[in-house]
Amino acid sequence: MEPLETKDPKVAELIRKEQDRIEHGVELIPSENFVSKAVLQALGSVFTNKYSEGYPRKRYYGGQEWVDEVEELAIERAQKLFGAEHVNVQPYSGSPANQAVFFALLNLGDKFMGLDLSCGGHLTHGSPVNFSGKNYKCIPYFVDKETERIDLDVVKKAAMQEKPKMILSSLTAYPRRLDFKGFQEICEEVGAYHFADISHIAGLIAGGAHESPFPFTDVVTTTTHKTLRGPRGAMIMCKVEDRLHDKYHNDSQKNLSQLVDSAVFPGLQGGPHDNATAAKAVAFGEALQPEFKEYARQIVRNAKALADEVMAQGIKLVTDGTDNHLILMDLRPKGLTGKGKELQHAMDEAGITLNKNTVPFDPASPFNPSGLRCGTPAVTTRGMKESEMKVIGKAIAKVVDNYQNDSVLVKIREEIRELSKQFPIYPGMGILK
Ligand code: DSN
Repeated sequence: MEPLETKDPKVAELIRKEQDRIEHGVELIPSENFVSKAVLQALGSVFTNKYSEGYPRKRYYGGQEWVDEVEELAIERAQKLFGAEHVNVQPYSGSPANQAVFFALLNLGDKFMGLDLSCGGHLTHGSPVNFSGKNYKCIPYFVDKETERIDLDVVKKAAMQEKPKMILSSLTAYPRRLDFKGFQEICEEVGAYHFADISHIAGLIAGGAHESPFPFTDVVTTTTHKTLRGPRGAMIMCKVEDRLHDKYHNDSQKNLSQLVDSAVFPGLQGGPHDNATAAKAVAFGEALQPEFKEYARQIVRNAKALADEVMAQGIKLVTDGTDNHLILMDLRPKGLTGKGKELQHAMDEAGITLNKNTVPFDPASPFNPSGLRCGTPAVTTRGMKESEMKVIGKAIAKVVDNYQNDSVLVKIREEIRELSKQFPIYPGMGILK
């Protein structure tokens, strides 16, 4: 029962270094966030020891009295937070959750539509290198070349022609709102399931800063660790009834919620990670508090402020702005096509963490793309507001213009360190002395 510090000083040291990194830099990767101390405690609890294949009150192993309660609590809170009819909190993460939905609704080789990776979709939305593109027939849709936005008329035309069994409304690097109602109208017209992956924007939806996919969708997945500010993990929410049962599942009596549950377990997963379930329950409880609404709104205000400053400094943004928590910088007009990787590295040197990203119709490869993606969930968690976004926006532009100048990068790093020190994330906490 020795503490980590003495039991394994090497790992303790690495944790300390990681904590130092996040405390003294700015975290702008839009899919990352900082969880509360309460979430960390639940994650590090004795629930990590338990196996509980099955669902509450229907398990395969003994000793489930407290696991059942914690899983039911997580489900109840998620239902309340999103107004979902049915919730499964067991998926290990976003990709397994999406895999379960494909498994529940489609047969191998079935046709579906998803936003192309280069236009802001996710690997699991049909990329040819992913299970979704390898095992199923993906008809990708793209953003408009001029507006760089999703054009639902184009999506509708393709859907009418292709008659997919499922249409995904989703994003991972798209800075504008998703029109769930518009997608649903298309799905109803062509008799397709509507599957929304809200991983990036779940916290905004929970906080009322983005339209909800309910009641417009059949199935919704989300990770729990992005804007929702919970532990690494995911969940699936769905309607109970399968409105397309007669069209697609004649041979089965199962409704939608049963299809989803049996796809997760025993279809794809074994025992759920009960410590993660406990931490999800804590995070959902936090998101149900009135102050979470203000947090969600501030994320968007911060993203807009960051967008405005970066554009004022002469950097082009995809769609010229943002409606949500992320911005996507297009480096091509600066003559930096394919320089995303070098720029990401220079930002690291300057204490600014973000990620290289393709921009729509990028002539460069995803490994050396022409864009940089950043978002505001994590900086908002630590209390930063619009004025800090201006400072960060200026720093980003300075790095872009001086990415090969080490002395400038060192100077920016010092400025970022001073700014960050004013917004401690885990003050006096953890194994840090
Ligand atoms: N890797 C996540 C992101 O950064 O958007 C999505 O899974």
